[in-house]
Amino acid sequence: MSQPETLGLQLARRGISRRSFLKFCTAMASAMALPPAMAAQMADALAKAHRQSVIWLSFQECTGCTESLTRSHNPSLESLIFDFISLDYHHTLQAASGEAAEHAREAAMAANAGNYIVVVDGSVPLKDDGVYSTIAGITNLQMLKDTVKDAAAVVSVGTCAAFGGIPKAKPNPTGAVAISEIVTDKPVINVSGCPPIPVVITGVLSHVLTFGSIPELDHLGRPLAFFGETIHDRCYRRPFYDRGLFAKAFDDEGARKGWCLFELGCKGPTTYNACATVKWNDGTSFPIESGHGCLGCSEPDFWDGGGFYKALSQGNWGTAEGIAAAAVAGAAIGTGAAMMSRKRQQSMVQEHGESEGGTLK
Ligand code: FSX
Repeated sequence: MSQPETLGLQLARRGISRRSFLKFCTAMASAMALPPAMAAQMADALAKAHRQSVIWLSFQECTGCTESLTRSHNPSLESLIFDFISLDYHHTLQAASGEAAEHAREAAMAANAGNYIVVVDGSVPLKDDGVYSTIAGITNLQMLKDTVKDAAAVVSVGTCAAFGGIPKAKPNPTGAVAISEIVTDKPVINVSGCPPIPVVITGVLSHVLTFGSIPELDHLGRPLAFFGETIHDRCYRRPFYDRGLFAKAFDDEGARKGWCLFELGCKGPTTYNACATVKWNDGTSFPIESGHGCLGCSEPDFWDGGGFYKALSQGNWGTAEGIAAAAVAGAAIGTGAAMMSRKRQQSMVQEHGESEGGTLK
């Protein structure tokens, strides 16, 4: 059987110049918080890579995560699907249906055993033998176990897959659990958010494809490049917070002047995500820039944590000093998380016999 064509050859055949390809790599390196010098290294690695087989499973979710992916601008969905990955199974986006679709999943698994990536959105219901969500007569639990068996890594996309999310909200009628509660023998990368930021989804896939390894993760399994800082850390309204200027109502003078939304319930200080830097819709804006506080959708206690319009100070945060103390604590947690993540990666490498610095098979 002939070797599949490299991405470099495919791009050249399609008339994509080295210059445009480098431009793309520079944008991706920037999104992944890599030094600019890494762009050329990325370009070389990607040019030599073969299209990565990706099997995407959707369980208990609202399809917001796929909606988010289809708004990916860097790389665009088309280039992601056709140039950088081989999306071999995805209920919503694939043309095949019924048995043909299931055969496509099985064929991709057989052809790429040990090398394919499984992306999962949605949680898995365990109650009553998993009857509350089935595909082709197969429970989500069984399909997940069968599909990850020979996968190189698993990416849990969205808060439902990463932490249980809305399906797990009290009283959790289906017994929903996060993917990491079921998949315990493979690297699981959590890309939380309800929905997750599209550039973060594609950035994680690009990292795996470029470096052949999983990115550095925080203590919750999220890539540090995107989840290393809070929304509050990078918020453009932060100078107002620092000066004690807070909007008291969504339509008051302070709100019109763009003051801090902390007292209106913004969860930016306790939420780790890249909304304030990467933004949404081709870098156009993010919720706080549209005048609404952060809901904390990428954190484990989203939805049950509630209190969307209650200031964090109604908990233990109290004063500006309290927030400052928490920010220091958060920085310490972040450092610890990085160390834990390194340890976790090392143990993953050992567990999976990946002797070359976390290189995936
Ligand atoms: Fe959950 Fe995603 Fe929120 Fe929806 O697939 S993370 S409910 S945006 O769709 O899983």
